[in-house]
Amino acid sequence: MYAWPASEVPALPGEGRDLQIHDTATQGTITLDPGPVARIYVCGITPYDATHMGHAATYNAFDLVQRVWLDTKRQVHYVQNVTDVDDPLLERAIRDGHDWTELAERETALFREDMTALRMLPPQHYIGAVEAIPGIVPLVERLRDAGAAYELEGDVYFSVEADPHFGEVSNLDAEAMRLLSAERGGDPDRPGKKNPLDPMLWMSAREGEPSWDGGTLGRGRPGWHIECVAIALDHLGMGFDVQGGGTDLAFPHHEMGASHAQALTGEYPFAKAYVHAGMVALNGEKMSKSKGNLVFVSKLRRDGVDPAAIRLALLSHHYRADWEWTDAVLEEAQQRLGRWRAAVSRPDGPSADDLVEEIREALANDLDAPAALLAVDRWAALQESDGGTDEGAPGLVSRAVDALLGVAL
Ligand code: 5CA
Ligand code: ZN
Repeated sequence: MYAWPASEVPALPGEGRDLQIHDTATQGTITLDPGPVARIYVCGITPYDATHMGHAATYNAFDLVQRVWLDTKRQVHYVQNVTDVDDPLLERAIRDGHDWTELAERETALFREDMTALRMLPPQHYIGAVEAIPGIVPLVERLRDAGAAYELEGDVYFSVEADPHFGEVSNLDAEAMRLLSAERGGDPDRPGKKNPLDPMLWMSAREGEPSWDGGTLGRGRPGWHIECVAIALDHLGMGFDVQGGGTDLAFPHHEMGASHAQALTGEYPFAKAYVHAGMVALNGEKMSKSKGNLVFVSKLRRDGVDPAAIRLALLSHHYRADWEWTDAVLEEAQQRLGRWRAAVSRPDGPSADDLVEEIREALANDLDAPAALLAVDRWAALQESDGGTDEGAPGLVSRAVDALLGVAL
């Protein structure tokens, strides 16, 4: 699939800083040490509805990761998937009487527009589950042939016992895993499974559902976790720097993905850091397509809201926090954008050298975007009260806010 156009990332004077980030697996902050090419995989959308503020907040977090890396003069190799065939997508298409491929294409197109408007950097490889199927089939065959997967009434399951490191991503106890598995696409109560947690790798063709040639697996469609594993291994390989998504992906998705990959390759780890963004809520409940309590990026854009204000609203919350979307959050972001734009529109101002360092320091410290915003607020306040004579300052602030925060002033 094609992704979306990249907005330019201005180069900044001085040196970028190495990123320290919270890793779910080790439950602590680690300093990432990527090579000259940093590798990141971020789980993409299941395109059955438009991009809501929760999705946007999560993609914003991983956009910041890349901006910090780019500031250290590294290249970034970024891969993202689109889960363009899965149960919720098929169910929604049937509910609304749409063709599932058209639904997926339409919502993916809208996602691209939203990401472009929000100045999220595009992945180099944007891969749909459907296009990944020819690569998924041999992986499932290999797992089966190695004894890490087994057949149950034509479906193929992964055996979680095949990976000695199973459980090390999410650090949950067996009961919590079982509950979350049932909630998030698993089938712990299906009779005949070796372990209730075992996830499906390949689902045999069901009446009225799309299916593909699965070689020795028979016709069917892929499970969810193996989709991301196949795409990540194909384009990044083992031991990439960051696997990203919202906290709701830690288990089972990222746990199972890591185990699939580790069982397949015999190598460890799948990703060096598992990074998870908090959940955005609306009216007290997690914003989710299945619940329908949504604020869409595209709706706000249609209503004339500046995408830069949407982005500032996202940045005003720490990525690991769970937070609530309200009109006041957006209102505050719009006012902030107005103040910042006024401050950089003057020909000169207070020196911004320290500000650039403050933004860098804040982001390097587990992506503390709210602290970065406060630093820019202080510069803008100084500009408003005292002004300054540094002719390069407003331009430097604009470039820094664009390069490091993805906000065009
Ligand atoms: N296609 C899979 C990943 S392979 C999927 O989870 N798709 S999704 O459309 O449901 O979610 C896309 C991303 O948005 C995931 O990282 C998910 O964790 C994140 N996300 C979903 N809802 C919220 C929310 N309310 N707040 C923050 N992030 C969210
Ligand atoms: Zn995924």
